[in-house]
Amino acid sequence: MPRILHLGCGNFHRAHQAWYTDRAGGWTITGVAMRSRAVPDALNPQNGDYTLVTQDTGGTDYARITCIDRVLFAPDEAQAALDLIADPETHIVSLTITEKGYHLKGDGSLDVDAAAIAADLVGTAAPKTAIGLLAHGLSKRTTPLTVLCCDNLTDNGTRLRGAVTAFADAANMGWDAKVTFPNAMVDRITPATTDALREDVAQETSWNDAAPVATEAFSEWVIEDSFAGPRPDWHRVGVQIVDDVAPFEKRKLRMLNGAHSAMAYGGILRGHTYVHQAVDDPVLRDLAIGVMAEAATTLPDGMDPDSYADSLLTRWENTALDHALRQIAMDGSQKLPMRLVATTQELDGHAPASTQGIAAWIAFAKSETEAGRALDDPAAGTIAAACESEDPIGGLCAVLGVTPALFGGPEALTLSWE
Ligand code: CS2
Repeated sequence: MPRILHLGCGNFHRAHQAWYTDRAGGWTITGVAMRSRAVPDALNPQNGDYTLVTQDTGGTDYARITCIDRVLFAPDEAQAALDLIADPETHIVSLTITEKGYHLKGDGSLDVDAAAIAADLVGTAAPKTAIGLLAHGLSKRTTPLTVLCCDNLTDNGTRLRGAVTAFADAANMGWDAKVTFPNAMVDRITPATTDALREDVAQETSWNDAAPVATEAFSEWVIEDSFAGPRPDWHRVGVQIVDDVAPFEKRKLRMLNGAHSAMAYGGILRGHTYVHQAVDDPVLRDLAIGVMAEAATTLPDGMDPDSYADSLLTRWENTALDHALRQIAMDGSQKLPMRLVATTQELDGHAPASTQGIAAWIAFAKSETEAGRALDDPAAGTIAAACESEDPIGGLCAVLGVTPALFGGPEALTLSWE
């Protein structure tokens, strides 16, 4: 059977790409867990099977997904992963490794000085980063391959190609095969798994699934039509294959993810736990609506932002799905530049709601630091140091690659509702 090798086999992959592939039929996915044993330990004894639980206002649905055959643990099985990247039966290597997994600088290029990348550039045996694995695997590849980024990054395929090429150049490597890196927009709200979900699945399906995933009914996947070889019949199960993904990606990142981040920081500060509570708080609802309206003005014509915004509000109001604000709040240093700063820059600083979203991140960083909690963020050390410095706002803006002047000065980065 033709294979997809998927790097980063977490909940989002299992609610989204694996679900589409399972329904399209005829393909196998081999997963690669990049850092934690949790997923291989849970899934391998179950032959890769798991329950996808759709929790929506219309009801709950339990579906068994069976297209994953096994999950490798990269730190121990790098050679097996490299062999599968080079294997002609593997036609697609896809990725969901989160924003920080790419080690990109603010301008979107690979940070060759990042510790993990620098280590992979000197050691050849077992690359630890996805970029290193791809560059080494591609150097052995002789037949066409599609490398499909499924993370929420601006120009995600283009950036991934740039990063892998930069790594290969720095390591004096390269590849001869035809390799394409389509851009893609991915969307499905997928919370982390809780014990309550495992218990619910055991009760409803009579199967003690160690790794169920909860998600919403809505799902969207838009992929640029630049495959190097075969792909599953994804278009038959709702995936849109288009010439240009950019408008879809911009709408999703700036409207959904931008408002999500603003609600996450604002919501935690206002004592909420889940998205459905935040969107029910008039202050945060207005903030989300404002972020979406500003983002909408940066979109090309024909993207129907008003009905998109309405459908987002409905999705966020889904009380059947407990989507924790703290999950969205992770890795703000990586997310905010693409979600909120980009809109503000494109509007020459005239984006009061997006600015308030960034102010909420600043207030959140300060309050966490004051409470003695390190942020869950690769820049946590720099963020804590900035918070404890004499100019926290300037220091935190620097983490996002901007200065307070972009927003009209530090006053604009103070929350109006605090
Ligand atoms: C969220 C996203 O965690 C986050 O940062 O904004 O994971 C969001 O739920 C997805 O992009 C929805 O498709």
